Amino acid sequence: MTEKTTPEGIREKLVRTKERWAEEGRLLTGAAGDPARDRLPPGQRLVTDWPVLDLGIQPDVEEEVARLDIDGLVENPVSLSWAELMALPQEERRNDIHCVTQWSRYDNDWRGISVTDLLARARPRPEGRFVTMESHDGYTTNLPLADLDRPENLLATHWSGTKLTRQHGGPLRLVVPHLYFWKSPKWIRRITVIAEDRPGFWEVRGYHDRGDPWLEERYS
Ligand SMILES: Nc1nc2c(c(=O)[nH]1)N[C@H]1C(S)=C(S)[C@@H](COP(=O)(O)O)O[C@H]1N2
Ligand SMILES: [Mo]
Repeated sequence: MTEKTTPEGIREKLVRTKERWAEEGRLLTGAAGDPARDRLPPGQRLVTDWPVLDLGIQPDVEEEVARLDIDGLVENPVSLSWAELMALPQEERRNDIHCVTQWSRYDNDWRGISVTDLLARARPRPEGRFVTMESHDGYTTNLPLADLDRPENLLATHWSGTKLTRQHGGPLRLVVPHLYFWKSPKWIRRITVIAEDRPGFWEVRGYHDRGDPWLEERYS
């Protein structure tokens, strides 16, 4: 098989294409958006289906082995099994999602666990100002702690009333709706609170460090 037809070859090619877009500043409109006035951020178009985007590996994470750890610079490290996660209050959120590849999808209904509640339980230390997050497919992404610790964020287990499918990150994915969707890790495994920012998979490949869709923070 040639480089282009093996799964690794296809994945490498996709990653390189997106790196090149980042270098060239592709997809930038240069217009600022105003969330008070508009619903669709600049340069986005509305879709009604739900595209699947990942690195081509969709790990099969059984609920029996799923866990979530919150560790690093916290007073009280948290390590919860699936059963322990399910015993926590289940909350609902509705929000719009915006992908850096220009699609947006309105009114996504999620159910899951409040991120602010879990962070309150872990109690980050004052020097912990960022997080790095790890997923079962090896994906990583980073956030300022303040962007993670927001009431609209959710560790989602359900979408539109049914269990989140494996292709969309089930059994557990983070949803951070105020930033581009690459900041919402699927198949999340660990959240580590750190003192210095640590860029993740796409951030080291030219994507913006924060990713605010209203400011079109697509690339660094
Ligand atoms: N674990 C993991 N999470 C991930 C990704 C990934 O490759 N692996 N891709 C990100 C990107 S770039 C996007 S746009 C969204 C896509 O989520 P979806 O497939 O549910 O639409 O997941 C994000 N979270
Ligand atoms: Mo993306």
